[in-house]
Amino acid sequence: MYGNHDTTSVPVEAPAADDPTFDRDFMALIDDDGRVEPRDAMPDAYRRGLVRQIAQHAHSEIIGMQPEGSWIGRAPSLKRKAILMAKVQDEAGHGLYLYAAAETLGVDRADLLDRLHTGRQKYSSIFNYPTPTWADIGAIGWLVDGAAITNQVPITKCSYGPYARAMVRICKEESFHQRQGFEILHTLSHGSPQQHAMAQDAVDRWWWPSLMMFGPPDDDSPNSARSMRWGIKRFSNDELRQRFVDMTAPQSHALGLSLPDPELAFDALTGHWRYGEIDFTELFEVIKGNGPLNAQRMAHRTDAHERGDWVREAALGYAAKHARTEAVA
Ligand code: FAQ
Repeated sequence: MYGNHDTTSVPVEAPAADDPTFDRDFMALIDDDGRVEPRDAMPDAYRRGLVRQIAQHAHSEIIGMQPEGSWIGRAPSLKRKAILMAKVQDEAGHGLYLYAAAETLGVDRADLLDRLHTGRQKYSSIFNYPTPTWADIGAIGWLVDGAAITNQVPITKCSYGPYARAMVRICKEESFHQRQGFEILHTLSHGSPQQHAMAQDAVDRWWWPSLMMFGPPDDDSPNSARSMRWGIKRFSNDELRQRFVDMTAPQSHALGLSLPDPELAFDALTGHWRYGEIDFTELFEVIKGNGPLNAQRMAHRTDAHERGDWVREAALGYAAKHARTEAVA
């Protein structure tokens, strides 16, 4: 039955996808804000749309470990190192939840990784930018995690149950991540003039790419209409981008840092912050593979995957051994 949270049970009331009442019943569930569960019948395009988005999201989490991972050995204190290690581990965990959520749709994790490694699936543009200074770690936490939370909180209400539930935990962790980034920048901003300049430089470099994380403008977003109709996306790319600007602009004042947009201004009439034009040609170039570090990120990922072969082999051997032991007992 639709909305069945027991993923081990067999659906008895869900119409088959070729039943003429199927589309009507499925859309009625969506309109009723119900949840679709793994064993429910669902339109093929809905399933494919979810696999596309969840897989890209999972890939983003694991590629997103690289820019910060490179600073674990260089963090300025033991405390900062421990916090950063925990954060990067969290990103691996987010990837794990998301690959597991994608697998409930009948795809194989190894196949998804293969699609990433061969360029058939994407990951977020934001992780193709370099992290030359410690302040970049603060800017990633404040801006990138801030953008991620803004985008992901609505996904906790997404129509597909496993994706929605994975996002609840992920968002709690992302909110810790954002605060640690804010705190790093606050410390630097109120430190020496050189530290303040380093914080400002990082914010200057990460601001526009963070706005691009929300995707192309609504009138150039081919997936939005259908994803919103199906309750996968709850808000459009531009709506979420505006929310992010509204949240972040006042925070920059609290940090004592400016945002690199001369047109940024609060509009009392609308209650929103106006912002300048985004250069979306940069986003499309980065998505095409022409960002500053696309090649390096993918080379590192495929290399790590190959070097991790023995770990996967050992884990599968261990699982098979336990399955045999359990069968005998
Ligand atoms: N980068 O029609 P739309 C994080 C692609 S996680 C690359 O608007 P849609 C945590 C899009 O896939 C960050 N590609 O697409 C963290 C589509 O291509 P396709 C990831 C992009 O799906 C923090 C085409 O352009 N978050 O940061 C981008 O309706 C710190 C047309 O676009 C998620 O994945 C982009 N920025 O909206 C980790 C959240 N934007 O598939 C470590 C879930 C668009 O047709 C450290 N995803 N494209 O070939 C979403 O909310 C949506 O998928 C959007 C894109 C909003 C990203």
